[in-house]
Amino acid sequence: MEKKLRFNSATIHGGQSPDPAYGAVMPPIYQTSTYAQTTPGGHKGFEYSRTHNPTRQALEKSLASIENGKHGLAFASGLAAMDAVMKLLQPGDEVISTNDLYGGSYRLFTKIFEGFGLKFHFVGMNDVAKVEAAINENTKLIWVETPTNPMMNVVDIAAIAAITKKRDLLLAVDNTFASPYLQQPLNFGADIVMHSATKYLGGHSDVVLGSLVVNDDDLQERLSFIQNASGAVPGPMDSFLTLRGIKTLHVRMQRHCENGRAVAEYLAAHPKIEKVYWPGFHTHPNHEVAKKQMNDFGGMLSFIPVGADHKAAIKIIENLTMFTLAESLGGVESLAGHPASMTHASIPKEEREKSGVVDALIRLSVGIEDVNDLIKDLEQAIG
Ligand code: P1T
Repeated sequence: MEKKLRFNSATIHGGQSPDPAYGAVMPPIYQTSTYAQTTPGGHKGFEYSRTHNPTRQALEKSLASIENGKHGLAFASGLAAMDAVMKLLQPGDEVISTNDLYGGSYRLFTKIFEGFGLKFHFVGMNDVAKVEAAINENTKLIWVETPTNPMMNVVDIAAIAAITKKRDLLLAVDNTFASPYLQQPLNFGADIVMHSATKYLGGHSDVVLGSLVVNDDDLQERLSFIQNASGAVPGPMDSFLTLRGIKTLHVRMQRHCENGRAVAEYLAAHPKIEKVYWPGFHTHPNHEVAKKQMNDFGGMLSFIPVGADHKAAIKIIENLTMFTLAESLGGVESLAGHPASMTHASIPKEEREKSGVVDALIRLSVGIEDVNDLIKDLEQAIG
């Protein structure tokens, strides 16, 4: 029944039913750590809020529905969700990851989990043969981010899934930049889809939260065990805010995509801009893959001024008024970022520049304001 909901209905109704206590249409914020028992073990399915909470459970059902999956799990942040996935592995296991990914993900892999005996290989995944070549007998997981942060490379999820299925490896996809409105990785054969729900799912820059969605019951059990045992769960208020955000995901995304396209085309035609990275361009190296697996091209893009001039880039960033200079993305308001010094500062310069994250790169999260105002802002900032 749930699986039959179309996406624009799943965002609102997926996994939801009126609250059993008073029929509240939105799940109440069950701000409680514990639940009364009539006799030891005599409870209504909830014992302690690290393990289960009704507001979080409503969110987890919604998350599963919008990703067309069976089980959703919510975490205190996107990185906490990734941390749980890595805890499925054992010392000696190896992971192949996209080489161009969120700096915090790179930091978690290299600065935390390498210390616990995991080995990471960072590979440009445009070429699927390179992924296959990096596999050895210790490989357990392939970690894909698509589109990548901040270079907007698009990885062919179905092609990677064909490899992981053949070799019995896990495939996890960070779907933060696309959101399930644009692509549902489980449909292409991924085993785990992860979100920084802080971004498009929450959508209003007012909550930090992460999620995982899976189909496999055994994987769900193992991840739920880690979720409870490690304890990086979101509180009921943050679960509520994320659930509320999801209800408008489809209408927000539609506008993000329209505005993203207009801003990308404006910048691409600007004589002072050298390069715009946005998967909707026919000239984008992965445009055909993007067309195949995404419903549209999203509201994220990056660009560099002519001559890859670092000073010119900083000037543009400082001149912007409607685009706020800030970390994060995916909210209703437009944000600008400087990956080299902000989101990707934890990646060594040499590594970062190999994937194109040069000092002159500016990243935009195009919001849902009037696009004419956004373009006017860019016009005055570029000068
Ligand atoms: O911030 P958190 O909710 O823990 O999510 C981490 C994360 C994971 N994956 C991707 C693709 C991300 O973009 C992020 C967070 N990114 C930013 C804060 C940013 O400005 O890019």
